[in-house]
Amino acid sequence: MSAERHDALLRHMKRAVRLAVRGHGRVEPNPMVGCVVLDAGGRDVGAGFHRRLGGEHAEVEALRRAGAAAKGGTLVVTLEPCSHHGRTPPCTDAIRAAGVARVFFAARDPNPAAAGGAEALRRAGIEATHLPCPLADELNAPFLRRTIDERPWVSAKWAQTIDGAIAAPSGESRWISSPRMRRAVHRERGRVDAILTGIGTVLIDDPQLTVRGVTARRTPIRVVVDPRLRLRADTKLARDAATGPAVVVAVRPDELEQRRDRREELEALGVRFVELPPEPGGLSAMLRALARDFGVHRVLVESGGGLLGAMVRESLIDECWVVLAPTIAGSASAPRAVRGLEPSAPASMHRRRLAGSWRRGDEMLLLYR
Ligand code: AOF
Ligand code: ZN
Repeated sequence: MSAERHDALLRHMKRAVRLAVRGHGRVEPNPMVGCVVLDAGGRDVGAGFHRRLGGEHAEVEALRRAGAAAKGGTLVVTLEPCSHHGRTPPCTDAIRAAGVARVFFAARDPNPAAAGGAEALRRAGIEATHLPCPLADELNAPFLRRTIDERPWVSAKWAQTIDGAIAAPSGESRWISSPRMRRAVHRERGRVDAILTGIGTVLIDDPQLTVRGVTARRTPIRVVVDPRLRLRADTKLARDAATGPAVVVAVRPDELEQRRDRREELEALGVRFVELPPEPGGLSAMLRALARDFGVHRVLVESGGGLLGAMVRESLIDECWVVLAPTIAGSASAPRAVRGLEPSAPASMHRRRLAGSWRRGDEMLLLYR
């Protein structure tokens, strides 16, 4: 393939990725998928994306828009077209019926039920080519995590000053970031399946962990990591466990056994439990249990540094959304976002990759993966 053609295809692929992102929060646990159809002359004649779980796949929407112009043309899609009868018929059939000549896809489908689309297309005489695209890899990472590793994709978020403080030395953290930035980040709450925090934060802040002030695409459950079952019945979370989104408490199995009274008191309020086996591996097992038993595929961690440190140590934080506020705290006793790692030298610090950055006035929103 000529470099020129390759660049043109990548441009269409990036557009397909940008379209796919629009499904975030509505399509999960299915993948976000975007698609662009070109006619035989290489002109863009239709685009589409997966809009909601159970709805048309991206390819089908794009082909419907392209109509007869798809004949002899090219289909560019972020994920290998499916070959299975799932909630909808196979996309490979729709592609063949439309008379498409060639297909470029950015990632192989990791879902065994749907995979094999590329081979099915080739058997039907359609050229099917893998077109690697880093932006599509970013898009697909959460889907690969839940499909291959069978655990949720985990995002952490916090706001910090230029010099790395997430609160004043007193612990007062309201507010490091501006209302506008808080709203932007808050929107992410309405796109995940669970908000996760630690018992320390619950006992100090008494948070509700609900989505407020922004339109929510889904309603996350509330998960508290509470190894020794210290959650009290008079917290806001426990009090509205029966009426609000589910409250799930992750507790060590032995403590769950020993603290029967407290457990029954909380259970009567509607609180549910998930096992948190001892470290190492306990948090990872808890995440897999949340996926399996509570349909949690995406988690937002809003906790203190202790829990975040433990999760970083266990390689369970897939991405960090960091707001950088234009202030300087200037105190060694001001809390930090992550604690307990104690590296001996910069070389042994956990390293991340900058996957996105947005400026809003004097503030920055940084996405590290
Ligand atoms: C989607 N949207 O645009 C594409 C998907 O059984 P279904 O119909 O829900 O299909 C889900 C599988 O289809 C999904 O896991 C993925 O492997 C494949 N492709 N899925 O939801 C799309 N193209
Ligand atoms: Zn499909």
